[in-house]
Amino acid sequence: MATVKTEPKGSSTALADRKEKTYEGLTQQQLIDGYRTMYLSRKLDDREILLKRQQKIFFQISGAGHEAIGVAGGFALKPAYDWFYPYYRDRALCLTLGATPLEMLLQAVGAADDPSSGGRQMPSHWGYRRLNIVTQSSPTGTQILQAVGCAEAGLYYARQPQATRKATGDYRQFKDVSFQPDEVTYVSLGDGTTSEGEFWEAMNSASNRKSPIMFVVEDNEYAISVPVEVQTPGGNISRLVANYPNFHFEEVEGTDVVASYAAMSRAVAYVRARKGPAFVHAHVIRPYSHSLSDDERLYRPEQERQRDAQRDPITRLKMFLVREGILDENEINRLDKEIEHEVQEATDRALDAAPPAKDSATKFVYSPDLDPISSVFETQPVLVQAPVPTDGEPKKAPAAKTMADLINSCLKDEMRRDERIVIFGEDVADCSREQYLQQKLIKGKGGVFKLTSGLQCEFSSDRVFNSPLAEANIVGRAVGMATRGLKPVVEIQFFDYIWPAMMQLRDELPLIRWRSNNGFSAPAVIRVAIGGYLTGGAIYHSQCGESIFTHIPGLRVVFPSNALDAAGLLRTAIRCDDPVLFLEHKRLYRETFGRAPYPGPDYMVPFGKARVVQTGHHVTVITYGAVVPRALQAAQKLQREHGLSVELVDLRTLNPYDWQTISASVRKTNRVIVAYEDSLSWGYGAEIAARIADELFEDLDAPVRRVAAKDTFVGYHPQLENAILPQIDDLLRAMKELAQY
Ligand SMILES: Cc1ncc(C[n+]2csc(CCOP(=O)(O)OP(=O)(O)O)c2C)c(N)n1
Ligand SMILES: [Mg+2]
Repeated sequence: MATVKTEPKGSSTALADRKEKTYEGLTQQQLIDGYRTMYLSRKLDDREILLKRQQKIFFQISGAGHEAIGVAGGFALKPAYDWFYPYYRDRALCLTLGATPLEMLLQAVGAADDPSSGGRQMPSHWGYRRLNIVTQSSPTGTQILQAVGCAEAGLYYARQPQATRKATGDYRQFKDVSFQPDEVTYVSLGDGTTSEGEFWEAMNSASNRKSPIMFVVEDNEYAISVPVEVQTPGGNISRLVANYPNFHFEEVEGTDVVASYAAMSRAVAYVRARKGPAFVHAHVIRPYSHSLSDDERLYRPEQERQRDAQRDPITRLKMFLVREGILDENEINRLDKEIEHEVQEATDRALDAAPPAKDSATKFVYSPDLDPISSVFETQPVLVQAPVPTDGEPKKAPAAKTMADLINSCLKDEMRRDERIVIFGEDVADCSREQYLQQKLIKGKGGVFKLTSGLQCEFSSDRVFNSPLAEANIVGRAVGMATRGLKPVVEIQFFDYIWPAMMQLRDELPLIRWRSNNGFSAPAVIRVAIGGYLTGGAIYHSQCGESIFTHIPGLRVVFPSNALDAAGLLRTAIRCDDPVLFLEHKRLYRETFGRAPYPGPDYMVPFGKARVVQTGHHVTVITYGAVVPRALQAAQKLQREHGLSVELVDLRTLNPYDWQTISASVRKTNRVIVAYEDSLSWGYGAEIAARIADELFEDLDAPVRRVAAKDTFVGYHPQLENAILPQIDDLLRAMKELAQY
């Protein structure tokens, strides 16, 4: 908290009275400090606006009009103790919590030393690790579910404190965690943002799970040019959320620092006491238009703007201080001058700051500490042998397990090893109504494909539980938990329904580390059942689409084709320090192809290492997932019928992918097919084919060929499905043609 040199006014006995007098618990000194921060916040906005006009910074968005509720929040909460997911208008909150004017201006100029992002994010995208202010992004609303996850992580650590212990040999080595038994998570958003579905998904979970989180809606009645009544039926969000169970509600004039502090304090006390979440609806103003790119006079008449101006929080507090005899006009003027001087000094320093080096652009896309491609993640299977027979019977080989079996046992082994792992998703629990399990009335479900079967029974409902039917909820909460050092291994039931989580998957999960310049990270694992060849899977249970995700920097994408690889790669995914999208082909879950004995609790396969399924001379086929067994059958047929041999490469991981193995094979056979299950155009194989054409042109004796699905949808009738998805005959034909080209 910034301190003030100015003493409260007066020197008589009346002074003693006044000094003792508090305002909803705020002392006179706090009010002066609060005024100082509010004025500082406004002056920083003013300075940034000037700098933008001088083209010395590149963007500006202000916290003007939101200063009082921000300062009140800062007073009611504790930096580096509570957790904060603020939004861009929370400059005064961040200043109150301890961020400095220089730090803020370093972000405005985009300096290398900007502590929030190292020059990577726009101004007002707060993130201060030392204060527990978590990296913020630009999509409105993505912070809310993450904050719910953060609050849940705090509760989890309180119940399972052993999970905070440091461990070596995996991501935990680089992820210190801390928690406070009565910590509060703060999240704020604008009135317009309450229209986002993720807001409601967050409210649902916070309410249901009585999460220790405080929602603060800063209602300035506009979302850019759209007024609140267009966003919120009836125009008042408090009325809509009033029936949410377990919440404490406050609706307050957010331009009045004393009233705001009272509301915030009550809300914080409720959350700290672990009674449930709180919802503070603060009515504020937005005197500086939406941003410097907006002119609100285009859609707000002067009269309306004047009416707002009457409520300006700074004028309001200034008048209050004078009226209460806390400061007089001269003292306020002196204070203002001091602050203006401070802003000038910070500006001079920020303008001198060095920009980020050009060659730093790709730093921190992935963890700098733990590389999943490295040999750390390369171990051999340890086969558990049957006991040595005494009766002279031949020794039995360990039983071959399906991909589903080995994924399930990998999850179990890892959960035994690492208390930070939590598993949630739709239907993943054995049974949400635990008493049925306790009374042994039922067996339990454990996932629609039973991949998580038995996990809740072994590890408790604290670690394995059902989520609501809401995919953004699953991924958003996982991001928040992973930011706090937990390892969520969550499930998206069908790839076809991953899209509600797309904002979290494209703009959040893989960006947390890069956008915060390695200040934060969120190495969660998202398991997804994917793919077709199901006979009757039809359009909405057969989709692929992996290239949409391999196109995202920062996200590892894995797609195993057999049981052993699935076990080894899932373990690497869990132990590594990057976010991973783990794609599990439904058709392969229980296939006879690719079964393997249990490889032990430490079996790992590094990312970026393809497997040569079989060597050959005449043509290379590069593929992955369910096309691997199909290509193998085609290759065997080609050998049998035509004496031509295929070198079959199973990529196993799609980002990173094994260019070394690809290029070595193409150099050897000089002919290559890239085969994939997704529709042909703009599919994953297009990138591989392009790179081969680009870098291995001289080695090719034939054009690069792709075999993939038709550019349509997977139809329900088997005749349609077979015609659409690439089949053994399609692969065989392409292999033969290319080998004989
Ligand atoms: C998901 C998303 N959609 C659109 C935008 C563009 N945008 C930025 S701020 C904003 C309005 C936000 O209004 P509100 O939530 O009321 O906050 P305020 O700016 O009024 O404080 C919009 C539409 C965005 N950043 N993210
Ligand atoms: Mg608004």
